[in-house]
Amino acid sequence: MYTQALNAGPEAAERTIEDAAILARFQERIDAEERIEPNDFMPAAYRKTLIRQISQHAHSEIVGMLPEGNWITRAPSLRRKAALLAKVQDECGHGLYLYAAAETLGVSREELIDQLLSGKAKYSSIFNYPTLSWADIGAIGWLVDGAAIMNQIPLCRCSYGPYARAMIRVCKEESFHQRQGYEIMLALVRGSEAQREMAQDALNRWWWPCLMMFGPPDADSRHSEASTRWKIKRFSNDELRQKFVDATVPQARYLGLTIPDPDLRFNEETGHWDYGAIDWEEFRQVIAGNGPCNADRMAARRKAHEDGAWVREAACAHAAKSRVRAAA
Ligand code: FAQ
Repeated sequence: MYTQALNAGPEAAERTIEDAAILARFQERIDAEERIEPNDFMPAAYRKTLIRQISQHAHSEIVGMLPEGNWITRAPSLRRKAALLAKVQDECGHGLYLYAAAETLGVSREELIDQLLSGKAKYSSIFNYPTLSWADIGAIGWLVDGAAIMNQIPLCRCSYGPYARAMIRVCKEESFHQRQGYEIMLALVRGSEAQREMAQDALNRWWWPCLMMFGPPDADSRHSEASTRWKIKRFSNDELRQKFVDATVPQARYLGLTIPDPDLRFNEETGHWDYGAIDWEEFRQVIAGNGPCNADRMAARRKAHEDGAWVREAACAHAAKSRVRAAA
């Protein structure tokens, strides 16, 4: 780098050395566990990766409302309906905090929504699977929120302040969701034989997609090296996946349910549960848009956006009127 800059002349060389010093100072701040705030210097690549991750996370929360929202009208009791309504609203709230956190990096909400609706931005693979029975609502709370917590607790210590702070509240709410999901599963396994079978069937369908939520294996994770250096990620995809398996196996046993993995066994040497091979081709297909519900999810989001146009127009008109009144 320096030789190249020296060849370009002494001024360019000085600029390069200055830039390297600024980058080194930034990394020192990260290494010292200082929080990076919106107005602080940050390298363009750090900003870009944060916008990518935070916006994908926000989109996941918003799209994630759809599989469960599908069961609000069919919840088996008023109590279950109230809890599910509140959970789906919480997910919406998480999306909104996260869009706001992404906006502090200089990107507009409209741009982010356009990226989602045009199919340019990703959202979590897990939300492209259907919710076929009430037990799926229990399985989502228990497993999907359980996986989300495992991934998001370390994000409370992420180097970027607005993201880390948003995660604290999100994690508290996700913990509550996880417990209500587990409680639905408990009620089902203690119910009739048909209800127990429904719970087992939900576990059979959600288990492997939940393991995929943590992302590709470490060897294929293209963003991990930089994200770990910048302390955005504190654990690798495989480390978090293993933590999730270790925490969930005893919970499944307590429910009397069987995890659909014939290769699952406790490894006395490592103290962890070894699990079978994940179907990464299925994962690639789902994130490429070919999962069972990708088209439905995107159609639902586009319709919601079009149906909401009048609300956005009314809000803008109201804001403009308030500005005129304030200026008068
Ligand atoms: N689905 O290099 P890496 C929730 C993409 S919220 C789709 O390992 P990274 C709450 C990845 O983006 C669930 N795409 O990437 C809830 C990248 O593509 P790109 C969402 C995936 O960023 C509960 C490429 O693969 N949580 O559940 C997935 O270092 C119930 C290479 O991967 C978050 O977003 C996937 N599963 O690590 C809501 C948490 N995995 O961008 C409603 C924050 C990977 O180059 C109901 N995000 N990809 O085109 C993260 O921690 C990270 O972004 C990872 C991926 C761990 C997801």
